[in-house]
Amino acid sequence: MKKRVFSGIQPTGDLHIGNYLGAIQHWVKIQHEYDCIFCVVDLHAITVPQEPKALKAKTREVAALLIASGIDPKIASVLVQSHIHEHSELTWILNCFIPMGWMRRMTQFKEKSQKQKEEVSTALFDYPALMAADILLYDTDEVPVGEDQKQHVELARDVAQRFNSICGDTLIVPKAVIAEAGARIMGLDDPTQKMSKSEEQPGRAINLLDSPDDMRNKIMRATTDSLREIRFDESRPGVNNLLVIYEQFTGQGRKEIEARFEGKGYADLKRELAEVVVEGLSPMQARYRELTADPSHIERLLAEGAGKVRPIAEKTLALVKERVGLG
Ligand code: ATP
Ligand code: LTN
Repeated sequence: MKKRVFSGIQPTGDLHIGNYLGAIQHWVKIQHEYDCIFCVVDLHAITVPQEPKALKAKTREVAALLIASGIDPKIASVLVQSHIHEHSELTWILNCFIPMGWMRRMTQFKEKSQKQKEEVSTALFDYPALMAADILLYDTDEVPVGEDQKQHVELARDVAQRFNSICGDTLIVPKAVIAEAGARIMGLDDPTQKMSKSEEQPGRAINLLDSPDDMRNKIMRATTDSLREIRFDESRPGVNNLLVIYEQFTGQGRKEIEARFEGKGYADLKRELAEVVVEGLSPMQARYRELTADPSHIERLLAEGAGKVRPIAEKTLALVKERVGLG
């Protein structure tokens, strides 16, 4: 029996090379080894206001980008969260097993809610409970995520353990798996901030659907420092970030990369990096165009994805309801 892996991605903003290197590429690699479920989490997206038409389109775009990046829907399951109503239902039940104190400790909510003050939705506070439901619904063993999501996966673990201790063994206790290199790609304009799709700073992120010229322009304008030497050094976040991106796209070793740029300037590094990124993403972009030429194609793939996993979700929810005494 293969171990089960579940991960999710929000259909908000444009997917960028941080998502690609930190998450998607890793998912592509593990799909043969694990029983993988990749979910476009539209219910998470509506924890902040969304324009309905745009959300629907983004959900399809993100799913198509996952598949274009190499996730094979015949091997892994790719689905839309709201297509399986059990996610919402399990969230409610889990809410009843999560002490407020656990939720209050979630750092992402603290950061995100500071921007919105009193306008912030109750659902944004409850975001980790929905995420726990996503994970626990499918008997997940491992959850590959970026560093920023580790705390949420820990919460899912805690909830599973608490539920099991109160109601009897029911839920599989999952664990977070953080990819090592490339786990955190930083913004090009500001390498002290992570590359993020909800920050609308032009020049921050290289989006997966950017034109080659846009990619080149953003890289050429990336913030560096006033030193000269080109080497991996976390105390110099700008250059370090460019080198990490180079490393991730080429698969070359750090020594080899440093030797390659010895005696060269930042402009050389940026020019070469731009070509590496443009070429690295071009096959994916071509597959994306093919895949989305007929919109019914992706619709069909998503219906199949949901169809494959629905029996697992139904079974878990039925057992949970039974254990709690519902129905
Ligand atoms: P937002 O900024 O809107 O929260 P995001 O760009 O962080 O969005 P998510 O949907 O939260 O993207 O994350 C999808 C996946 O991509 C997660 O596994 C996340 O950890 C990873 N990821 C996001 N940003 C980066 C980054 N800068 N570097 C590496 N991985 C990232
Ligand atoms: N919160 C995650 C997305 C996400 C997720 C999940 C990841 C929602 N549900 C379940 C792993 C498992 C994020 O913003 N990256």
